[in-house]
Amino acid sequence: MSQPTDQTVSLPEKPYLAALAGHTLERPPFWLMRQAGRYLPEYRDVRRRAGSFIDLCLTPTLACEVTLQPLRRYGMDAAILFSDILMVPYGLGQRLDYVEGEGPQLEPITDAHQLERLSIDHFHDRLTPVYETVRQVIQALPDRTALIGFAGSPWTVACYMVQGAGSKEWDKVKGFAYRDPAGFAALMTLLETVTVAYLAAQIDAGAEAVQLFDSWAGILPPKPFRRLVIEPTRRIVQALKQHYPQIPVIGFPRGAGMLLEAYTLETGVDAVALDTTVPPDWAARHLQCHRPVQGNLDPILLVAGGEAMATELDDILRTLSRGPFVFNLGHGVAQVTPPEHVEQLAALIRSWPERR
Ligand code: 1CP
Repeated sequence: MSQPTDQTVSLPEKPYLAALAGHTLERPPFWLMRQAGRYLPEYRDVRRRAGSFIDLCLTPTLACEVTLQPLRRYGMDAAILFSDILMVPYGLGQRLDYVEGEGPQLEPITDAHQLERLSIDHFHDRLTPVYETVRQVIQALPDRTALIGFAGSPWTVACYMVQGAGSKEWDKVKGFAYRDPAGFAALMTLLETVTVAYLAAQIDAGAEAVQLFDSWAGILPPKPFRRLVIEPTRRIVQALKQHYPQIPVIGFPRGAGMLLEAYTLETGVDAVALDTTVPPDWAARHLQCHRPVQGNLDPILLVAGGEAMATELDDILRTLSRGPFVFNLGHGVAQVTPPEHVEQLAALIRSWPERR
């Protein structure tokens, strides 16, 4: 880990970026995965006005507004672009719909022949509003707040593209990957290419860091984990670093378990986001000595609030704030989260330097 010790190295002014650059801060910066969303009444208002969820993602003024909503209430150190990982299949021309109460639904790509239905030709045209949202958000942000762009990792995006919706078994996508490795590799290669282009366009528009969400990394056995999670991530990071060496890339391989250390070291990500299952003291010893870490309060403790949340929060802060660290949840904010519990959390993080 290159903990900067040289006095001439100046601290980035945005605490979130300073932590990702390897600095240990007295008060760890924080943001929350899914910090914008339906737990906020003002989000539900804008969502209603937008019509569909896709319209919300593709209307820059509204997407910018909902990006900023949680920051106005809680003053997080970073904003995350309001969009969705499934905007990539949308950009490739796959039919996508968000069904109220049921989540996303796509017209599934069930085998290699169906890759013909996808096209890279109109990708940036279709996603121009996303880049415009990034431009509007970066203009509107307070000086000390950073802007995170994001994409799903190829594996996780492929999960939805092949399965057609969320799933418990993910049988169709795993079946495709096992049955026809070459055909599945063609889909993964396409996704790698567009993911690099998509993140590059977000960076060009003003994103100051990018996070790769690999929410379904944990459903793969070790060998396909290396082939479908570690290798594509390594190539994406390498491609981005060629053009944007100064932009940090954060990886979130949810459920990686015993392969988390290999993921962290072998992909080249600048920082790793921990899911709720990772013991903070283990992460301090095995990961934080190599890279800054982010995480990992159970989102349901944020639903519970009170003492239970405060105790666990302090435990995480005590263990991980001695090194480069960004506080976050171990997964996204739950829809049933009471907004006042997020207020309690933000106050506790802010007062950490006096309580430590
Ligand atoms: O009706 C609504 O308002 C839709 C709810 C919603 C929201 C608020 C969806 C549908 N996506 C989002 C926004 C979103 N999604 C963000 C915005 C920024 C923020 O964090 O505030 C981000 C980063 C995502 C990323 C995302 N989408 C992931 C990766 C993180 C994770 O949660 O694991 C995944 C897997 C998705 C797919 C998706 N989009 C929406 C839903 C309900 C789902 C999950 C589907 C499922 O598997 O059941």
